[in-house]
Amino acid sequence: MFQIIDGKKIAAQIKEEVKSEAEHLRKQGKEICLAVIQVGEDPASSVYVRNKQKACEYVGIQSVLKKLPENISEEELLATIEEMNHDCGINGILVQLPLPRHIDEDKVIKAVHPDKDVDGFHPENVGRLCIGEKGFLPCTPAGIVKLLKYSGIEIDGKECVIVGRSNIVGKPMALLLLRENGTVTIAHSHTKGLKEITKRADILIVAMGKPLFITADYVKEGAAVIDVGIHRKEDGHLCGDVDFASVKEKVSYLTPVPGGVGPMTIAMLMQNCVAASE
Ligand code: BQF
Repeated sequence: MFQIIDGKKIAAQIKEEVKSEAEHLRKQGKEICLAVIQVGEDPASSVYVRNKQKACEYVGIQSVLKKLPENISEEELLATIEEMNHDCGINGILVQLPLPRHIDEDKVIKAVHPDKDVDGFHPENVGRLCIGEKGFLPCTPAGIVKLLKYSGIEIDGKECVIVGRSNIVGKPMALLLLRENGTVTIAHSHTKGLKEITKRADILIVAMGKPLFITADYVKEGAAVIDVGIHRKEDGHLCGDVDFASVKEKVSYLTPVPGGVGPMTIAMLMQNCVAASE
């Protein structure tokens, strides 16, 4: 028997906690404010930005959306961020990714002041995570650790395999699981014999960006499988990197798409916003 990890439910619990913390801070006269910068009108990005605004509204965090045209110059975007860095009324700054190709994402990430970097992407926060210092944690990996803990899945001493090595998910995920005393392997597009590696995993985190790639023959019996992928199918429905129907018979825990990792990403962003105000 497998158990669905209900990310939506766990995220709702975390948002309740954040809501009361935000309320508490407001009584002390501290308003929390998140600034979201969206460049262009990518429909998926617009959905994500709306999810973030709705969550802010729910937990009692102010949000300001700065929409910039697709063709804005890198200098203008950097100037906007710099202005927000100095604005005492803004606690957190988030630049919605991906950015148009003419803008250097690394430069933009570095422009956000580390103390307002609620996405946890600035090299200072990445470095802090790497050496175990306190700092902003990237929302998706932090949300995944919460999912595992809430579900009673122990990480200590477990074989953890991550498929994908992005700066946003794979790499920080590895650092976080390591911090939880997991034994961590990162597999990626150049990995040989992927199946043999993923089949060793007690905890398998899939962030490869290939719809329905992971089938039952990639997983060990009784494993916990976390699906970070999000794809829109032709019929408009969402699916992940994991073939849910194929894998579910074999594993003990599995996250759905939608309603698994995604809502946790948003909930952790709310937590980071509260932390940013402290
Ligand atoms: C759900 C994201 C890829 C690239 C850039 C809830 C979200 C998604 C799904 C969401 C994501 C993915 C976000 C669900 C934010 C997660 O119910 O399953 C929420 O809004 N996300 C993002 O900001 O940028 C991305 C994925």
